Amino acid sequence: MKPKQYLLWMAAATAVSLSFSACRPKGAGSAVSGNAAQRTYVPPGQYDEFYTFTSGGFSGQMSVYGLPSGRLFRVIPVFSVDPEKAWGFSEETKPMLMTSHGFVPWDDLHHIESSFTDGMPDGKWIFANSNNTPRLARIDLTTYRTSEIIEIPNTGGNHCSPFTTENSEYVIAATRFSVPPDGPASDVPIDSYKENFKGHISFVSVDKETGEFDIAFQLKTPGLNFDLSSAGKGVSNGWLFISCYNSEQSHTLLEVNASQNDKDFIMAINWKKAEEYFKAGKGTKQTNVRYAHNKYDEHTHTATHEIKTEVTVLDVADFDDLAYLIPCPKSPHGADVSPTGEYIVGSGKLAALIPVFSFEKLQNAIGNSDFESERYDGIPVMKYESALHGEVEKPGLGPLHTEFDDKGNAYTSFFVSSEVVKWDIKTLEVLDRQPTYYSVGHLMVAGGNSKKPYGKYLVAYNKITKDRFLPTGPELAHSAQLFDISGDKMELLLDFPTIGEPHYAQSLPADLIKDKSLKIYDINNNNHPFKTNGEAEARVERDGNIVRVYMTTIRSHLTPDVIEGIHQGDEVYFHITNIEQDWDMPHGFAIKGAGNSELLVMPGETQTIKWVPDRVGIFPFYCTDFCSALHQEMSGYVRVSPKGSNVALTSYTGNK
Ligand code: RUQ
Ligand code: CUA
Repeated sequence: MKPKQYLLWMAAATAVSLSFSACRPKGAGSAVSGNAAQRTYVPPGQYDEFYTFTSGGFSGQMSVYGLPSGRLFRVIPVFSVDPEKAWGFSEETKPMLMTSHGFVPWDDLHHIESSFTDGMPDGKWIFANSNNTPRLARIDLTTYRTSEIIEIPNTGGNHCSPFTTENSEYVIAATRFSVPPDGPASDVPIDSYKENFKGHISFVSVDKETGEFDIAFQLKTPGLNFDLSSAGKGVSNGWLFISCYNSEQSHTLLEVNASQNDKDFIMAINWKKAEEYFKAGKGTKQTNVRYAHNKYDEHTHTATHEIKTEVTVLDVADFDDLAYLIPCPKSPHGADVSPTGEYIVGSGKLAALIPVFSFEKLQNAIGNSDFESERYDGIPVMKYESALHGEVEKPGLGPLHTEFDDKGNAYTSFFVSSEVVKWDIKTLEVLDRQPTYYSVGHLMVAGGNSKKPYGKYLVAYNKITKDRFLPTGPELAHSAQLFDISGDKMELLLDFPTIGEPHYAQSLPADLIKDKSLKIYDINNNNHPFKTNGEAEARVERDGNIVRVYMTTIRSHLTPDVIEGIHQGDEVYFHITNIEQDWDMPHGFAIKGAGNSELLVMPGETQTIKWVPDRVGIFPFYCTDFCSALHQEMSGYVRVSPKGSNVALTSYTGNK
């Protein structure tokens, strides 16, 4: 088909898929296997087999589910504020959401990926990307909290992220929108795209012990749009495969202008080589960047924020052996690497087939300099056939993402034809197809991006829900659909709603992480500068118009619970230390008129909320977490007097 025909075909296919009376798969209600209920039922008091960490898309959060039950365990704020957990509201967590643009309380969290050791999830961390204001986050799997966020310079839209190498040497973040490199010279006409716009691929190193991020180096590339990526593994360890669209380098009406070329690219990058060059001192130091690096310290219970101003950049066009372009049909989306690392699956959103590339063939072609005669902006272009293992024919419409099981099968999601298709990685034969309800985006097989997939379950993350759940107004819950993939045919077991818009997810065996889950913060290791060492030290101190309340919580009282001598307009900081040392015993804190949120303070932890009373009067405060039989009694009062009043600053609990 010619480009124009493709577009028309796409439009028609989309229209069909959206008019549900026309395409709703027959027997949608009865497609569920007979004993699905038993296979997803986790009896009360028993545990799920897998944890599943699911991205929240435009909610900026990540949520944690159990599989096969689909039960929601936790929502973790990452790039969003969350009043339930005071994330972005407490004084301690505010620095986590700082960027070079200031405080940014929201983002679009697309992909998550676990940390790997030898190509297998090691249960230490989960990485997440923010698409809008480019950032990368690390979530700790002992605390289920975001421990670190780093901003990515020279980048516009961090969609192609966070893809992790076989031993978490690097988490990769590549720009979705190419833009001129940061700095004053970036003020250029937008129609000078071809000349001035560049892609950047960031290699963020991960400390083996602490997990700490550092942008080791960036690769500068032609002005392509990077979409998705997978690091090589096994035989292809040391390489990186990135899908690129807009090879037309168009800057307007991409819907049409970026769909002209019959093929875009998958960029193959030899990252071990790039690392070698970087370590040998190659590349240039760019000193006009500004990017935030925020870390949460589990001992001071406080985040720090710093701005960094330097990054090393290697231009791939300056080296002959760093980057190669593999032609890939029609706006590729997913670029997924098989468990052995031998096959690279490109999913062209507008393509009518799925090309599967062979790493061995790719290496041979590189060895023989078997390239097209013309380079693309200085980068060698492979011949399509030279890298091709084969094509999956007539797989479906609108392929997006591919995952793998433990038996040599691949599973691809089809947005337009709304189905998951199973095929054989070697023979490329289609083995099974099952409808999704509706328009699946990502799919995830347990361990499906690792060297040894766990298999057993596949979850489809659907973009449209329509008639699957009770209606809830104009917006419906996005849905996940659980399939059993242990047999020859995929079997639909369960629908469950998700938080936000789920993109990617990672399932980790419960046994890998459940015993590492933190129960309490050891109060003796609490080094918070405003910690209160026991009730005897609870107090209130004034310094000008700043008042610090050193408060403790324990079942079922707050100390102090009577505070007088606060003035209207004072800046009051409640530093709450929860002196419990018992699992699952947080206490909350809320005060009338507070313009931020509650606090939920874990056992042994200190957290702070700021409050500026706007009027004179008596302000009750209370514990927000039903912690004990006398939880309703867990409360107190603040008396606020006019500015300059001579009511003495006093506080007590029980005896004055
Ligand atoms: S993408 S629906 Cu933002 Cu991961 Cu493919
Ligand atoms: Cu403490 Cu309720």
